[in-house]
Amino acid sequence: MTESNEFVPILSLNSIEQPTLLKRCKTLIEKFKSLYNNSPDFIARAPGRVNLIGEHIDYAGFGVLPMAISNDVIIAVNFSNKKGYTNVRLSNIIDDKYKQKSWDFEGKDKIVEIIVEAGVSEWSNYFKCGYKGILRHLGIDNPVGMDCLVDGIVPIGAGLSSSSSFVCCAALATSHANNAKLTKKQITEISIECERFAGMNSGGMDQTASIFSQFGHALYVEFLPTLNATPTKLPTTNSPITFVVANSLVKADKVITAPIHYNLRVVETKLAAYHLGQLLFGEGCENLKHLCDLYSKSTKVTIDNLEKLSDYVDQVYKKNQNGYTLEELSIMLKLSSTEIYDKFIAKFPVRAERFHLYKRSKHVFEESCRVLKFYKVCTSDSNMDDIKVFESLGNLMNQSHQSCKELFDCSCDELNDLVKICLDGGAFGSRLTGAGWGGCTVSLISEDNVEKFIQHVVTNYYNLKFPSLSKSELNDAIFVTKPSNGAMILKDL
Ligand code: NG1
Ligand code: MG
Repeated sequence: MTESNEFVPILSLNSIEQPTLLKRCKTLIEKFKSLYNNSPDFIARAPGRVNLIGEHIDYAGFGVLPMAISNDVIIAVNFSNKKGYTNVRLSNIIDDKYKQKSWDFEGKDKIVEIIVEAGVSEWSNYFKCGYKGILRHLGIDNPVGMDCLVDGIVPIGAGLSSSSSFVCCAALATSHANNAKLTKKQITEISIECERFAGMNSGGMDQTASIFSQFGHALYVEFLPTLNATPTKLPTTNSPITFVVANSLVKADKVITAPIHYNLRVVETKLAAYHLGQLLFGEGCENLKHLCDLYSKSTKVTIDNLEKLSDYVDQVYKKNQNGYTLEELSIMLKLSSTEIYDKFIAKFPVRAERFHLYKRSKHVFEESCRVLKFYKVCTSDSNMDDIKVFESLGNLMNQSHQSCKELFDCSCDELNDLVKICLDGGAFGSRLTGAGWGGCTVSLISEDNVEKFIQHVVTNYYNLKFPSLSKSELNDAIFVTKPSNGAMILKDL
């Protein structure tokens, strides 16, 4: 259970045992000194995540099961309490690609402008999201000045949550510099909300995984009635369960494609929630925002009642699997097109001719059901044979991929090829992870088969499609992930 008074750990840099993280921190500190002629006061760290199961259901309010990866964002910060000095300077160690930015606090109402231009992604926006979110939440009107240097190693556009790790890290850095005592839950909730400034109407899986994860554990995250994160051990088997991430190397720039992909999916699930709410509970269910709101506060989400909802979706929508036009929706929902626009679309614009209520809501209920089944295998102490454990978790992951492909339309040819190759290479389960439309797959392997598995994928995917990859690019593209620590502040630099 989430303790509501738990804080992000503040650790001494010397206590860090991971050699690569320690080395990166030391390099960051040296670079900081030569860049700003000053030493950093602390380093904030927040990791990316791989989602094991539960795709595109967080924004519908249902539980998911990600785990933090060791790839992370670290930000070295020097803050200044000098009166009236509220300037922020933000630099990246890759300074030719990510140019230095600086801005001044513009007063409590404005804080800082986040410019989201159609078709352009600006690296500093994610920092500004976290910065703005914290200052707004705290109502601060004289923030400290900050010099910051960023080193991020979560692959971008890969479905491993590079954006949220950056937002969470910026929120953490800003709150620590301004001496705010915010709990993990507060930092997470602020990060979830403020990442939406960047243009995606996202759920809260990534930020929760980044802040709450614990070493050696996956994280079962529930959102309703309130955010709750439960560290969860994977079942013990003779040859341990291992997850391998493989990047399709198709980059998905989700902010740019949001109007036809991510944000559109969010709208479709919300339209279904509103409509199913009317059918099940009568008109006047304007408050149903998420499919999970179909549950009353006192009803637990169970495998059984999810299956019933999934059957109900068949009854209501199956005859019309090709979706509905805005005009058709207007009749179904008893709302004018303008009302539909204002209620569901205005904040995060989308473009579509037809809205797919059947496919999206069917996926959401079935996928939520798979998360519960996966969680059950992890937490029940039945003495299942190893092979059964691998097969049952693997099958759930395979079904998840199939559903992302067929019902949620968030896969792509390369991801489907890669999943197939991973299964041929001995994975018990393989699926796209994260938002999809490119990015990574995650595969479930028994540890003693990892080397052979990776070789198989390299031969059949990377060597054929990307023959010119260097050894180090290959190591970045396909790697074993162990459940890593969540966010932290490092001091005593
Ligand atoms: P990625 O793949 O990191 O963009 C996105 C959302 C999640 C979740 C997944 C799909 C953001 C920041 N994250 O993750 O909330 O909805 O897609 O399961 O938009
Ligand atoms: Mg200072």
